[in-house]
Amino acid sequence: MTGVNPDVFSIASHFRLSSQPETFSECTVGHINSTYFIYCEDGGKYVLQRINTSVFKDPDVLMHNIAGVTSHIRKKLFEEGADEERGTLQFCETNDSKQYFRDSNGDCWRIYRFIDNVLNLQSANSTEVFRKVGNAFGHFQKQLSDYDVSLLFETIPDFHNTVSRYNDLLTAVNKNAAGRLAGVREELDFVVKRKKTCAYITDKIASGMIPVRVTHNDTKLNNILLDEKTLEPVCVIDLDTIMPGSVLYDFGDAIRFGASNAAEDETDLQKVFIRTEMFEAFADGFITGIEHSLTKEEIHDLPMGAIVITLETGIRFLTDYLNGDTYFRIRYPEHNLDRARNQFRLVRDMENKLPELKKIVEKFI
Ligand code: ADP
Ligand code: GN1
Ligand code: MG
Repeated sequence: MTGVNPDVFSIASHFRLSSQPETFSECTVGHINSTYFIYCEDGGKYVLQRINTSVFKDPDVLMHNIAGVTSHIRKKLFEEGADEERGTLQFCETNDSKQYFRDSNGDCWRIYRFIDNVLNLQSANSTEVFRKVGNAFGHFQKQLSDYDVSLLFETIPDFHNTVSRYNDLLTAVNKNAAGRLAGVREELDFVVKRKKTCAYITDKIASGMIPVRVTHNDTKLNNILLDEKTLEPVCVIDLDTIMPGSVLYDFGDAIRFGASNAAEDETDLQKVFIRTEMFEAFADGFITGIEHSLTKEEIHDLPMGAIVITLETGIRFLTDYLNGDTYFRIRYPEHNLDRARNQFRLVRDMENKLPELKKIVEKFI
C-alpha cells in the first residue's frame, strides 16, 4: 500500500481534522470507492474516500442515507451500553459544514474517523469467528428494524433485482462492446439455464411472501471490522448500499463470500465450494443476532438466497467483462471473467448441496 495520489493533502485540507495530515497510504480493499488512510501530526487517523459517482450517481442522497442510518445506530448503541465511537461510522465535516467535498474535477470526497486496532478478513478461517460475524450482521439488521424505510433513497436502483441484472447481461451481449462475446458462450449458457432462478426472490417480494426490510446489501466479510486481538466484530462498514431489501440478500452475500472455500477470484475451481460448516455457523449467528425475528419462509429460503445472490454476482461480473470493465475495479484484463466463473462454480456446488443446506436451516425454525 503506497501513497500515490498527490492531491490527498490538498483534499484533506477542506475537512475539519484534528491536526495537519502528515502521511497517507492507499487502501486496496474494495472494488468500488478509492480509499486512503490519513495520519495526522497529533496521531489522529482518518479514512478519505473518493465516492465512485459513476456507481453512486447522487452523492447527496447517498450521504443522506448514511447520516440517517449511522445516527439511528448510534442511538441504539447508547441504549445497549455499547461503544458509540467504534460501533458505527462517523463522518468528519468539511470546513463549510458539508458531508462531502466536491473538487474542481467534480470528484466527491468524504472523510470518516478511522476505527483503530481492527482488521478485516478476506476469508473466514474459523466457524467461531464466522458465527460472530453472522451475529453482528444479524444484530445490525435488528438495530435497523425500526428505521423508517421511507427515509431511505435507493442509491442504486434495482441493485439486487436479479431479473434486471439478467436483462442487463442480455443487453451487454447484444452490444458486445468489448468484443469479448465469443469467449463467454459457456458462461452465458450457464446463466440462461437459470433464468427462472433469477426471479426467485423478486417474485416472493412481489407476492408478499417475504417482507421488505432495511438491508445492508453488501455484507461481504471485508465490510465488517473485527478487533485485531480478539476478532470480535466491532463495526459494520460500507453503508453505501443500505436500502429497502430482503434479508435473503444480506444472508446470501455474506455466504457467497465468507463461506466459500476460496477467494471470489480464485481460478483453481477445484478449490471453489461452499463450506457447509461455515454456512451453518453463519446461519446460527445471523438468526440469533436478528433475535429470531425472521419469518419461517425467510429461514426456509436462506439457502436459495445464497444461490440467487451468488448467481447475481456472477452475472454482474460477466456483464462488466462484456462491457469492457467499466464497473468493478480489476487487476488484470480477464479478472471479471475469472470472478464470474468462480461465482458460477459456487452456484453449482450450492445447487448440489441444496438438500443439505435446507436441512441445516430447518433446525433454526
Ligand atoms: P468499497 O466500497 O470500495 O468497498 P469501503 O467503504 O468498504 O469501500 O472501504 C474500503 C476499506 O477501507 C474497508 O474494507 C476497510 O478496510 C477500510 N475502512 C473503511 N472505513 C474504515 C474506517 N472507518 N476505519 C478503518 N478502516 C476503514
Ligand atoms: C462490490 O464495494 P465492495 O467491494 O464492498 C459491490 C458489491 C459486490 C462486490 C463483489 C456498490 O462491493 O455489490 O457484491 O463488490 N458493491 C457495489 O465483491 O456494487
Ligand atoms: Mg467494501
